[in-house]
Amino acid sequence: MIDQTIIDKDNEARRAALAADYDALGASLDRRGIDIAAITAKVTAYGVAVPSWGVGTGGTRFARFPGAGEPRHIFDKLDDCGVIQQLGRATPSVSLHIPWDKEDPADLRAKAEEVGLTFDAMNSNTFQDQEGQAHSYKFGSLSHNDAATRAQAVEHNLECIEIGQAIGSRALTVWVGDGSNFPGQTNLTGQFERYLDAMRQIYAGLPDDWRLFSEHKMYEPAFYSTVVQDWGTNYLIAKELGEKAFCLVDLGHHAPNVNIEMIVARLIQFGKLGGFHFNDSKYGDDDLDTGSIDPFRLFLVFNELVAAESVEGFDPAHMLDQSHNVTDPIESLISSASEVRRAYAQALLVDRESLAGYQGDNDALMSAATLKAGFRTDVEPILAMARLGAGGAIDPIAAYRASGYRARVGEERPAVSGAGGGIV
Ligand SMILES: [Mn+2]
Repeated sequence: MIDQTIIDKDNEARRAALAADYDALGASLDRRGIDIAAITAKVTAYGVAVPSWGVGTGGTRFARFPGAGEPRHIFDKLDDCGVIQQLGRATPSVSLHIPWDKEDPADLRAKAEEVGLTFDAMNSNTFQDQEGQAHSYKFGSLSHNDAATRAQAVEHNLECIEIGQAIGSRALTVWVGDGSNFPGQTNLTGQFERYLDAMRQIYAGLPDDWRLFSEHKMYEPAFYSTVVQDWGTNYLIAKELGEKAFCLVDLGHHAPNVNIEMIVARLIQFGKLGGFHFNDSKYGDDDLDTGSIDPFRLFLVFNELVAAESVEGFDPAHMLDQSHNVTDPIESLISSASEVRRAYAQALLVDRESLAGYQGDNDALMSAATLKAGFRTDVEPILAMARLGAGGAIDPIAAYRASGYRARVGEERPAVSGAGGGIV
């Protein structure tokens, strides 16, 4: 972890300017009938989970260039996640990936407690073969032709639930790479039926207070057809399985220009929105940093989420799911979590009463302008004040760089070229 005196020193140099900016924004929001303290309190309470695999350096299909001081195992990863939370105060939990992070649950719990974190959704992995595995997933897992292979994949998911129960998780996220690369390679209907049957077995092993998230993805690694390819199929799965099953929306898992906020609205309307994997993209499933390409789209997603806050039982899970190929993953995750909070804060500023009035009058221009007034507001002072109030850094990237953390762990952790980058 980072020495608190370094954070305090950096904060002292910025405190007066932040207070002035915060007061000015507060006065401006007050004229719009908005209480800045109430917004800051909501932002402070809003957390997004960090994926354990996100703190390692990612790669592409072509190569992976390791970064300095990469985590060697889950305990190093939890150290890095602890630093992210210490500085940014927006990421109180970590989402584990099994088997990459498989260790004694008691040790996992102890380490998480040491660095001030809890565990979010568990993630299973049947998209690659593990050492010593009896049956290969080369041609699928939960939807495989072979019953023994499907059973092995089901058993792995049940083990993820078991580990999750031991560390305080309450959700399982299932993403499979199953599909086909050639027309005619598989029977599309039979493959989906086998998937559903396997998922029913996993669902049957779900504790009462758990949720099961299925994650759709349009293509890759299968390039002709994918078993769980879009939100429609995902909705069918959640509906077939039962009330503890929900759809998980990864922002990068859609075709370019797809109206994701409308998908979000539909899933909310029918009670099946489970949660998000936040990231950003330009061309495909790029797994770029959240908010780095299209922050307006992120805002539009949050506009739907804020509009649904009063819906009973509405409690979506939020997680970052990114691949950091050219940045320090700690810096990317801190700033990405901040971008999620930015979109949330901006959506909170939307005057929903006025918006409904303009919509009722068919006033398209003023409807759009009312919505955009939230997006146009620079909420950085709110984000910084939320961090400061929770014991974090006003400027977390500056404080991180001042700390020398990466150089320090670089001395302790030898460079590695393997390890899962994780592009799911
Ligand atoms: Mn994902």
